[in-house]
Amino acid sequence: MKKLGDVLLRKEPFSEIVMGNTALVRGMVEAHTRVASSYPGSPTPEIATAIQSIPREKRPFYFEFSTNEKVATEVAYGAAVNGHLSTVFFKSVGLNVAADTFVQLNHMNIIGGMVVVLGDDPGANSSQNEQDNRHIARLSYTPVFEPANPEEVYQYYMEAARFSREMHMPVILRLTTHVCHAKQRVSFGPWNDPGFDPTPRFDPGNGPYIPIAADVLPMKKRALERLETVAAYSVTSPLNRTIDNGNKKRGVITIGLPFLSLMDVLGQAVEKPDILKLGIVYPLPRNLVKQFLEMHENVKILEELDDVVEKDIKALAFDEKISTTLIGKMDMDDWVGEYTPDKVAGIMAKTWPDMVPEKQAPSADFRVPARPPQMCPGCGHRSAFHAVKKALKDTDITVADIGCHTLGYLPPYESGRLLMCMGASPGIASGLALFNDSRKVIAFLGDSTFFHAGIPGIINALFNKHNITLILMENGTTAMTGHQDHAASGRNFNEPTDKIPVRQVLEGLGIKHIFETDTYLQGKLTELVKEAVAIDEFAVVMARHPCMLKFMREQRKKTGFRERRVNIDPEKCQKIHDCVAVFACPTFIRRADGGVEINTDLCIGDGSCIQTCPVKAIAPAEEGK
Ligand SMILES: Cc1ncc(C[n+]2csc(CCOP(=O)(O)OP(=O)(O)O)c2C)c(N)n1
Repeated sequence: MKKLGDVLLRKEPFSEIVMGNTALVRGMVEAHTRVASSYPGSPTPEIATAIQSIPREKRPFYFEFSTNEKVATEVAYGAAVNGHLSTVFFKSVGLNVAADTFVQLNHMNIIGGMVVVLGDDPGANSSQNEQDNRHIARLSYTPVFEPANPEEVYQYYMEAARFSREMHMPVILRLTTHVCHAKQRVSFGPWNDPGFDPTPRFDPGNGPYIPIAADVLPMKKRALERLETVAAYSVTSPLNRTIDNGNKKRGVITIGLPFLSLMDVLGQAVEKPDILKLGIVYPLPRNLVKQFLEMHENVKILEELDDVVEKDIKALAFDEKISTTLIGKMDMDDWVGEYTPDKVAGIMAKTWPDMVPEKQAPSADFRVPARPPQMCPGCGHRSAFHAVKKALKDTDITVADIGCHTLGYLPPYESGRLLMCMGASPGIASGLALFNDSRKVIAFLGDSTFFHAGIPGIINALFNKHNITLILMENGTTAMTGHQDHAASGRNFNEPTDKIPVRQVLEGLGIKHIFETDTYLQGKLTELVKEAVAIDEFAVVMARHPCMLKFMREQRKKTGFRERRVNIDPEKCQKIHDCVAVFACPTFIRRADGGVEINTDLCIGDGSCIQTCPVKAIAPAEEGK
């Protein structure tokens, strides 16, 4: 089998079954993208995985994981005004971090072109909300292209890149979780690398690039004029297409994944509506939509999450005095969750019951067992929560942050009772510490998040003298999103680099109370947390150990590595069940007779559980047993 990296660099046209995220990378190669940047977040990290499959010396573009989405956007912008076609990609909520930079982009003359790939997450599969980033289009005067499947991801990226380069403006390519992760056979074009002129082309004469004073308003005017051009292009663009089923009574206007779900549902329909599938969702291709409305008596607008396109279409119908009956979300109350085929079947049956058979509930045979999130067997965060909990009172307030350690909120640990977004825990904890002499406040924070957005909250706590304890869980990697390296990992995406040591950063800030221990030394961690919490000043406890999952993967590659695991001595076990109920590593299975056994498929032999058994019934397994 050919390696993915070689496939992505084929010169001749080919077709291959690939994920949406992989199709995007071939688009980047073919479009001659020169710079790409990102901060990891689902559903987009596999874009970087595909990039990584191309050996660095063969990679026709530069890629980096930046410290956060705002910086990633700035890197891509800087490269683009130097003449290089660039791309930045990140998850839905990443846009909130990038927004301060992102909203100015359209005021600039981006001579190289810049595609902003947003991975939205309807259904909140792996996000703290299901925000609909199409709203940013209006705020920032930025066009939005939205593909529905991997083939379109590739095609739309190419078109977004071409358009952005010609128009010198940013274009949003909005993906959603199942468009990123779906697989499809995609036909790719040829790749002719014309060579690359690396001359830096930044010229202030191409500006203005300084949006202040008298320049701001002309820059805004230019952004609006560009939008007019996109609107005109959008009417003829092949990205918008009509499926004519000869139905003059009923039509559906739809976008992205809901389009695919609709096609599934219509397989069983008695009658098929005409369909207008929008590939450019902002600005609305007004003439195209106008014609479609005028040709049909009833039009259903089928869009996931918010009524972004619906509002535009209703305004258009009002302006143009079109009397077509419009059926949208207002009539359906369907604002939450992904538009899966099942859901769309329900919506269409409600819209036109005579057209689509009543929605069929999925048969019980097809239900998959629920798999609630949990920390991995041997996870250092479990060890840390187990230890930290022993140091705290029930009345203390614990604040979670984003990462694998968020899962500490789950029973039995129940550590981290509030969560907001990356880097928010020191700030929220500081607020909770105000007018509060009776309940100690403890914030948790991961190390990737420390660099991403945690540092400002820490500086604030120090500077404004907030009485909180921060527990910094340093595992050397961005674990939750797939072990991407960060500033303290000793590697960037491309090469080894000097570690930026978290401890020295904290010391450099002048934090007086810094405690540190190995995450797995539970007794010591408990004592240090007690000591830190007793200080009525900002204090930090660092719980450090490489992420065990990553560490064990590396160990297994070494020659002579021997698998280890633990055993339970049935003679010693008194069925106290701390291992199952308090430490709660999924490796332990409580039998019907009250005894406990080890799931040998799960146990990775880190041995952190050995400390948790009050009667010392857990011990390293002897070799071969
Ligand atoms: C603004 C934003 N960007 C990206 C993400 C995706 N994300 C979720 S958890 C996480 C990793 C956090 O890493 P770290 O702080 O080191 O904690 P760990 O998972 O290693 O415990 C990331 C990047 C997000 N939720 N929000």
